[in-house]
Amino acid sequence: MRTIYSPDHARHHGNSELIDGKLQPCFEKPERAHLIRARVEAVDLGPIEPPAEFGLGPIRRVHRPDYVAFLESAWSEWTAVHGEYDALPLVWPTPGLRRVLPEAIDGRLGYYAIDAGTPITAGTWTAIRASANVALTGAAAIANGSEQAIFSLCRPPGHHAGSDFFGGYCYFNNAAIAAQHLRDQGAARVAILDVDYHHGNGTQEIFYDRADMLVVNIHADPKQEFPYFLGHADETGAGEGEGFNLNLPLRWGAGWEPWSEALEEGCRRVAAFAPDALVVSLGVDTFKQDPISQFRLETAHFPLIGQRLRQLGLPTQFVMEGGYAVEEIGVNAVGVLEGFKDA
Ligand code: SP5
Ligand code: ZN
Repeated sequence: MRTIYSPDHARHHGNSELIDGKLQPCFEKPERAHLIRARVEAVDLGPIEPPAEFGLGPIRRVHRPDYVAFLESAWSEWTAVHGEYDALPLVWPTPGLRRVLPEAIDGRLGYYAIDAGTPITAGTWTAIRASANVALTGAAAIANGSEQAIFSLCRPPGHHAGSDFFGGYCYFNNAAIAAQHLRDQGAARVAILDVDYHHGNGTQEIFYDRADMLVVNIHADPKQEFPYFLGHADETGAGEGEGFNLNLPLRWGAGWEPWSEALEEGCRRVAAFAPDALVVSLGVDTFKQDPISQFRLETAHFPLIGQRLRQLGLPTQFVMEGGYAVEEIGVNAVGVLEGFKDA
């Protein structure tokens, strides 16, 4: 299986995120992608190749132009006022306030952000462009039939980012950009299966009213876990998209038994949809030792995920999302791919 990777991800290295009431070192750090890449090499998964440049066109198929422009200029606007320290928001247009776009960068950050855990830094724009190109290069290879399966080693991750918002360490929604590109290159229907520990609220928002994109999420119950305000089981799609969103929330402490039952249900739904391609939002923060998560999957379980996905028999693009137990992230993420490849 080919891996698409860009070293430009390392240009994004935030100092701190607001978590547990404190500004703490970012969990989402360059080392994550370095370890996954090293594991791809160690097990000889296949060649590692750089992305092509796709420009902003395919990104704007998923994200609003004003949001893309905001991300491009946010760092220079921020440093002009505050100097060279990470940009983070501190106030949001919550109920009782008006959603009118401010001029001040601090206001604009709150307008477009969902949390204070997702810093914008000097290299963020370069890194998120590269991450989207990694996703698009993978999608293009699936679309033209040159690969049946491919690994887009995206960093930063994407699934919490929506049409005009960032958060949860995500800026551009790489999986959504890839899925839309597959559609634009001729796929009639695309399924997205999100196995990250957290609900992919951005992906759900982007495709919620569409019948050509099935979105399935297996994740920690938002009553207990980030992002808290989306991901409930009764969110099934809207308008034409009614019936094309499936949320399978699980309680804290879930291990392989309930998780694999949810995977089975998700896979059955994907098969019934009969898509032309599958995009897997691959988070491995379901691991029992993940430092910010509360599921209990073990290293031996990750290849079983790949095996089950292989049974779907679909052209499949894996897009890297979360996973923070840095020691094991490479083994677990590549374990899914090996399970898929060897099945
Ligand atoms: C892509 C991805 O996996 N994003 C995850 C974003 C999580 N943001 C912070 C969640 C905070 C939950 N509380 C953690 C408690 C650890 N002591
Ligand atoms: Zn996650």
